[in-house]
Parts: sequence; C-alpha cells; structure tokens
Amino acid sequence: MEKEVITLLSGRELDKMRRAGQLAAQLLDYLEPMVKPGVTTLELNDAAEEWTQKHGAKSAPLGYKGFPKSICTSVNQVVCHGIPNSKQVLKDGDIINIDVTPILDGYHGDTSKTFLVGQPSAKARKLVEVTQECCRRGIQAVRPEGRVGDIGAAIQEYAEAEGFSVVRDFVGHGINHIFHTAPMIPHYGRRDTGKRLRPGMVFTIEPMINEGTWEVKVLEDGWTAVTRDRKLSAQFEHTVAVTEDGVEILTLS
Ligand code: EYF
Ligand code: CO
Repeated sequence: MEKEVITLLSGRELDKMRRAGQLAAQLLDYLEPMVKPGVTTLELNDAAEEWTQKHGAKSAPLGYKGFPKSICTSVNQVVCHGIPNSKQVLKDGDIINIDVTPILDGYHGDTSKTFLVGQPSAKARKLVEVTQECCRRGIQAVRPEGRVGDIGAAIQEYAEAEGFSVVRDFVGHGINHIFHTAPMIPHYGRRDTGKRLRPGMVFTIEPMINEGTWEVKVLEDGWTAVTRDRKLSAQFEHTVAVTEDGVEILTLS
C-alpha cells in the first residue's frame, strides 16, 4: 500500500492558514444574526458568497467535486453536506449547522457551528451542547507526539456517556492549500493508536453527533447525508494546528 504523506506546514504557510481561519470564523459570526425563523438556507448561502467575495476570498465548496453551493446548511436530521435551497425556510425549533470554507491567498479555513433557531426542544439543546463539548475535548486531546486515536477516543467517550452516538462515515481531515488531504481524523477510536501528531500538522476536528443511531444515508441528490433513523444530528468544526507545546485553534472567533 502507498504510504500517505502528511504535510508539515512552514511558519509562512501557518500564517496564511491563520488568516484563512480567522476569515472563516468571521464569516460564521456575520451569518449568525441571520439565523432566525423565516430565513431560507439559500439566503444564508447568498449572504455568505457575497461576504466572501467582498473579503477577497473564494468559497471552497462551490464546485468542489461538483457541489452546487457556497456553504453547507444541514438542518435537523441532516448530518452534513446539506444543500442551500430557496424552498427551505427555517422555523422555530430547528437546529442548523452552517459549514463554511473560504479560500484566502490559496489557503483554506474550514469551520462550522450548529445554531439554534428560536427555541428548540430540551433534547435538541442538549445534543448541541454535548456536540460542542465533544469538539472542545477532541481539540484538547491534541498534543505533539500524541496520536490521532487520542482525539477520537476523547470525543467518543464523552458522546456515548451522554447517550448519543458518533458518525463514522465522515471524518476530519488534513487541510492547507488542499481542501481535503491526509491525515484522516476519525471522531471515534482508541487512545494511543493511529498516526503520530507532529508540530506543523494542520487538520480539522468536526464531530457529527447523533441523537439516535450513528448510521447515515446519503439522499438521492448524491450529497445530503441524513441520519438513518431521521433523528437529530449536530456538528461543530474547527481547523487546528499541532504546535511544539500543544494545539492552536485557527478558526476561533
Ligand atoms: C464525493 C463532498 C463530496 N466536503 C467537505 C464534497 O466543509 C466540509 N467539511 O468540513 C466539506 C464541505 C463540502 C464537501 C462541500 C462539498 N464537499 C460532499 C459530499 C459527498 C462527496 O462525495
Ligand atoms: Co467544514
């Protein structure tokens, strides 16, 4: 089997990733006040595209492997890669993950957040809180000379202890001037297994946590992944860099 190469970024490249990451975080901040009952997912998409262009960047998802829009908008039972649509109107009680990836000066900043629309149920709010904490614990598990399995183990242990499940079919990934590259970062697994983490590695941590089964199904549009049991799913994502003494979150607001 061919050995996969994990790129270690130079200081100059890391600076570009920092700038792209900050732009991605600012884009989510810009969209947040628009997330209200009555807005369509296409309006969110179009606002994101306009803002991205105005800031001298490009939307990585647009046209990526044929994806038709600029951001992913994943509502309720949609796990990821939801396609913005003029007919999809947000309503009180929904949860929506907005996933943005601007490309600035050739480098990608990838981040996502699940927002509450109005007043979702207590169960939905708990799922969103636990998913955010899963992302935080995954990031906290990153250290130089640690291993990829440490990240997944931290996420899986917490999610399952809280009564939720971890999606297996989509994982975090290396990211730099390339949107998706090595290493893969599963959000489940065992400590002290998998590839060694080295300073200069940059990747996403983006746990998708489900209310019911971890199994997903891709709809006939070929993109939209939903929970097999149609129960809720939530996700948070950051782009992070392994440093000499720990981890740096590049997409922190
Ligand atoms: C071929 C895609 C390809 N993939 C990832 C490609 O932000 C993202 N992750 O955090 C992300 C966004 C997009 C993406 C937009 C398009 N793709 C999606 C679904 C299936 C697929 O198979
Ligand atoms: Co993303």
